[in-house]
Amino acid sequence: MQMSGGGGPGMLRGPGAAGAGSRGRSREQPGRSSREQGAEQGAAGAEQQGAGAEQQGAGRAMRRGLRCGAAAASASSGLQLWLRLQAGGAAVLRGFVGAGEEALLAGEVEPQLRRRPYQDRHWDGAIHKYRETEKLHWSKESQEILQRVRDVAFPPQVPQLAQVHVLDLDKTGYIKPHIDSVKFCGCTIAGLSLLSSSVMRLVSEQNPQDWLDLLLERRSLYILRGPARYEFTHEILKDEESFFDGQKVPRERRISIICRNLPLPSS
Ligand SMILES: O=C(O)CCC(=O)C(=O)O
Repeated sequence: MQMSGGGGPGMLRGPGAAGAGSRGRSREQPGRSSREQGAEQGAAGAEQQGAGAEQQGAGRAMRRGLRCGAAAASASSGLQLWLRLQAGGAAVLRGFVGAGEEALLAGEVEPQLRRRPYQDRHWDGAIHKYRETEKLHWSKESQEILQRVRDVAFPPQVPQLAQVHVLDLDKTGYIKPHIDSVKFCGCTIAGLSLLSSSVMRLVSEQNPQDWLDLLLERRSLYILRGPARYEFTHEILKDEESFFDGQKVPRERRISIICRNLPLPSS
């Protein structure tokens, strides 16, 4: 089953291969993470208002774009899955930044990125052909954009990581399935996609037959919270596999700007 459109496009095509390696700062093996994350999930589930406002519109738009594919169990099960993830706080907000804002953010991180060569493979094996940095200081204009991200994505009063993660994937780069480590990241991951659209696949750790593809359009914001944060691995598909709704989604160089909150004390 395939769904697309509006603020929360998604597509269910069948299980992806889980099993990314753990990354010291923010990743751990799917399978080790869910149980120890229970305490945080309750808090995450209760805090939905940022993404919640988008959910009705997103649901409507997705129903409009519903299509069935060969691997899908049924149209309603895929929609149900996405609605469940949305109810937990997951969202994709199209056009969150404008073209000028995209150029501003990309231009601001470029000098820091340019100093580093693309790495073939992260030591944990999760990311291929990438370079990354953590950025603390931003121009006033960029800070305003990032504040919009924080306002919409994070529950109020939740301490956020001051450093923003900037990840630059080469055209040939991709990210394997993983769940961000609860040791380094709290209940919410919010990422802006710049320069290229891509497909993010979410796969349930418990039931790998439950999986969903999200079209991350260039300039969109995605929010992973609740079950999407803790119970599903996420990955960014490589160019050869980058299809959505039967259409090729060409993967160009992609910069993601990712805000996270601090791990909750219970984790
Ligand atoms: O590039 C993205 O949007 C995803 C990044 C990611 O999965 C991570 O850093 O854990």
